[in-house]
Amino acid sequence: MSNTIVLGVIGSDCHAVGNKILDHAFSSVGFKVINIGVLSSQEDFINAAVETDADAILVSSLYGHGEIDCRGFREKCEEEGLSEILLYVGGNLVVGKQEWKTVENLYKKMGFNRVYPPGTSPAAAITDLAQDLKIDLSKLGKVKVS
Ligand code: B12
Repeated sequence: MSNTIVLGVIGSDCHAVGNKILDHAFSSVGFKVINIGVLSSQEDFINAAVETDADAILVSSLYGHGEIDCRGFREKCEEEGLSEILLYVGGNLVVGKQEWKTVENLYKKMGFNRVYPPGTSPAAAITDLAQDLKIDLSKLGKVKVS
């Protein structure tokens, strides 16, 4: 376990603010964050995860094209030997408003372990990641998740 996560915004998406907030939040509790930033391809995420032996990849998509950009991501991870890696995705994952359960199921079917709606607090994902990785945040960490 490296306590390392790869974070970025997928596709041609340039929404940068949430990415910075997530970086700050995960870093401040003690995760090592490899932030590949906006305009990142699936290959960028996967190469960063292989190089850093990451435990999880956190994908953001805000501009509505996430479904196309994320298709085949899990399969590509497996091809590169990342069969155990956790995949989380969040943001505005579809165009316009659709029922959340439908959106969540769509991404779960693509192989994402957890799917987050717009406006999710970083603390919720930090708690989930600690649980999925069986990490005690107080041992890892610096500041408390509130
Ligand atoms: C600012 C903004 C822009 C700026 C971006 C500047 C920049 N470089 O960041 C500009 C003007 C460039 C822009 C452009 C566009 N935008 Co814009 N933009 C916004 C706006 C107003 C705010 C985004 C923002 O910064 N939010 C604040 C941050 C803190 O919140 P966040 O990004 O949602 O992230 C948080 C959570 O969602 C969550 N989260 C995000 N990702 C993940 C991932 C994981 C794993 C987890 C756990 C959590 C998580 O945690 C983050 C931190 O709390 C939103 C509307 C809105 N109110 O959200 C539209 C919005 C995202 N934009 C939209 C659109 C359509 C576009 C354009 C396509 C418009 C166009 N036709 O040109 C372009 C796309 C350009 C591109 N290639 O990406 C739509 C998307 C609609 C959709 N998905 O159906 C929105 C929702 C506006 C709307 N209501 O229509 N945009």
